[in-house]
Amino acid sequence: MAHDQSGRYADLTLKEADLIAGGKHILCAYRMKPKAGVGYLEAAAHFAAESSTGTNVEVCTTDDFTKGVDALVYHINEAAEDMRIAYPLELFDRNITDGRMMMVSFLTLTIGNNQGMGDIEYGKLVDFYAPPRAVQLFDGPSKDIADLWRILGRPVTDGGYICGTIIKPKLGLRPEPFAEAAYQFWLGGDFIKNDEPQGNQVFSPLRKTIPLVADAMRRAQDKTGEAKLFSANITADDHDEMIARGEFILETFGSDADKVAFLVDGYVGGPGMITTARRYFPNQYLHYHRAGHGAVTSPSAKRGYTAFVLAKMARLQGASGIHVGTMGYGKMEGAADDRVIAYMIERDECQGPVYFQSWHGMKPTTPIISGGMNALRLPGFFQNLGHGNVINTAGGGAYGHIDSPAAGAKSLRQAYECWKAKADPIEWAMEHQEFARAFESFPQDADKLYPGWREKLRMPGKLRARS
Ligand code: RUB
Repeated sequence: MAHDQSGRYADLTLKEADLIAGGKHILCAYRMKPKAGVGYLEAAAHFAAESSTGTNVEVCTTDDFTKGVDALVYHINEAAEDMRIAYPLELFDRNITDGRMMMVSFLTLTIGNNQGMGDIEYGKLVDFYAPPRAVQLFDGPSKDIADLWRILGRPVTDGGYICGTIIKPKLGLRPEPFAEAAYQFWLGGDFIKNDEPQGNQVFSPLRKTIPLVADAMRRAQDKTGEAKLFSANITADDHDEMIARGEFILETFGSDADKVAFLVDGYVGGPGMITTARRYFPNQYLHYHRAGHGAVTSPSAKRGYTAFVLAKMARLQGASGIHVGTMGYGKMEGAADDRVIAYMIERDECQGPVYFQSWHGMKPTTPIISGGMNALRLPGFFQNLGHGNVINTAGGGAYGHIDSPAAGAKSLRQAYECWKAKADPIEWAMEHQEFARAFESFPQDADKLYPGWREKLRMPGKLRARS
């Protein structure tokens, strides 16, 4: 066990408000519990030491300068498992090329070795505060939802709901059926994303699939007279491979390349992949998919960081949009109050679970709503969130609609319009065919959310003839 370092790595006289006003620290709040028998402050100080200038013992190479950049525990509340640490900005690694900060260094310090220490039961990062200087030193998004609204011909503020899907099945479609699935959805919807594992599988080579998707986009645009959007997965281990994919895709879409977003599996791939996409393709909307994040963000995971922290980091790094879950309305874990995740990334200032954050004009990151959503679940979702300025990708909700993917897309948009009109969903269904057919497509949801729908929707003369 480490010797007690609280004399050096803790200063409980420091005031959070002063640290924020000083602007020289990144503040981190953890839910931390020491191993049995270890004192709280002692454990916290060892945690701060290991996360900054120290180790488990004093080393003879430490000098006075070193001590000036120690991370300091400035607040503890053992009963609430609340531990807060101030990290001097000087601790964080800076690029030799342009002096900017890097997310990988933030993670290595604040959520690095401290995740496996012998005297810590667990420590989970639940919030962090980035001072103005740190906000200046991260890239932030280059494109945002306003750019997509502009392409779609909508107002660039409050442009509303972007109706999207994920090509399903997740894997196993060859190039032609893949492109056909895209075409069929675009006849009704705006936005399609690759599902997170779709790339260059041997049964659907990227060089064959992408030209067909670009052609499907052109045909859908011709047919509907509307612009369409495609989020193409360029995730790869190798920086050059990501660039090769991105360049091929842009070249192939040609005059429609502005309608291409790049999807990156940013949790499994890590910050380097996000920055590759952000910096190499600054003219494309950067779509951060977070598959795998539940391993550390789940409320059942005591270590790691929360989905809120992940989203906040994504905005700093430059994600144009990131998945924020479905706040308890879809298939993935989440709760109604997860809406703060969306508010933190889309507003210019916001109160988080612990810290109030100002973004100083950094572009917003769009909340992307995905995972088990369909038209029936959307009205409640919007009610909880309070607005509809999101991208929603509904895979099952589109391709599971009993009429067609285009009807699935229309049902989703009608659900948004229902919420906007503050209408009763069953009444709305009587006037909106695709939305009504969503009740029949997802009867379990319908029974749960709208008891009595069967009787009401079958009232003769109310529902227009089915297609
Ligand atoms: C959605 C899907 C997405 C998840 C990821 O499919 O597979 O990858 O939304 O989750 P479907 P999250 O719409 O058929 O459920 O968005 O929470 O990160």
